Amino acid sequence: MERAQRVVPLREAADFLGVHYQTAYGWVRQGLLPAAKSGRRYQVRVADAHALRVQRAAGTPPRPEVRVRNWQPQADRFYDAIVAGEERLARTCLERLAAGVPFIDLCERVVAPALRRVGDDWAAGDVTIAVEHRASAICECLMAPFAARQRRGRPRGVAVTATPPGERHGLPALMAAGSLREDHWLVQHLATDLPASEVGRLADEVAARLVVLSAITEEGAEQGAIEAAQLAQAYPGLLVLAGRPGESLHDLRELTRMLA
Ligand code: B12
Repeated sequence: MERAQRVVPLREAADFLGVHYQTAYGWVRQGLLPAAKSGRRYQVRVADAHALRVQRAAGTPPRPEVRVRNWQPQADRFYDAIVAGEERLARTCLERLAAGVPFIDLCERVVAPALRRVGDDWAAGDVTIAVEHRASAICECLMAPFAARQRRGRPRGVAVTATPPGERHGLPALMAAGSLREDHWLVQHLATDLPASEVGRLADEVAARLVVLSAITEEGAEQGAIEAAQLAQAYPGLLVLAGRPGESLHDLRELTRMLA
């Protein structure tokens, strides 16, 4: 096997990088050091460890992680802001955190919990449809610039993100796009409600290795599973992942690192 393609255990990569194992593990969790799980251990490509060492030597060390001890107050503050329609306050909450928190955590720990709470309020009749729409519109607007950020480094390949026909919940697909970019994928984001044929044609045109179909309703998930099967049959070699209610962006990241 070519040297650059060789993989080594994370512990060995940490030694090579001159840092403690826990530091290297933190970088993996933040998406700064690409790694794939093999059994219970992480494996790192020599080329990726080398690229990170060069980057650190050039004086651009990984962004320091902001340690958030308790996420609940962050999610609560963000929830209060979006329910009140306070877009500027919501923006401040996110921007403060986004300076040192991985995008995937911003989604999983702050924005998604706040949105789920808005959904519960709506189902209980405690907030109006208009308030719920305003809250999700604020999230969509604020998340877009963060989701558009491309992590530098050797790309894993091209990925296409969308939702299946009938699934109008667009934020999970936007979050999927952002977290894949953070994990070195080049993403073409198609937003919501597309037939498999259209997704497949575009994926083929842009030589995508991965298609992600996000869904949070049962109907959307069923449709996504049907589309995924159709696409996988029409385009052998293309990895198609369809999300289901209750799954997370960490599940998505694990799946792509394992299968793609
Ligand atoms: C905002 C919202 C809307 C907005 C969406 C706007 C937009 N731009 O997205 C609008 C107004 C369009 C809407 C419409 C409807 N909605 Co709505 N909506 C919501 C709300 C409040 C938030 C949605 C959201 O973004 N959640 C946050 C996401 C990001 O979190 P998540 O679900 O954990 O998603 C994770 C995964 O998807 C994962 N992920 C993403 N991609 C992938 C891919 C893979 C492969 C993997 C593994 C993981 C993964 O990452 C995400 C982040 O953790 C939810 C409440 C809720 N509980 O979510 C209701 C909710 C989803 N809606 C609901 C309903 C009923 C509807 C309507 C039917 C209402 C109606 N009568 O018209 C329509 C259906 C429209 C349609 N056909 O799709 C119900 C669904 C019930 C059900 N079990 O099916 C909910 C749960 C509200 C409730 N409590 O009842 N909605």
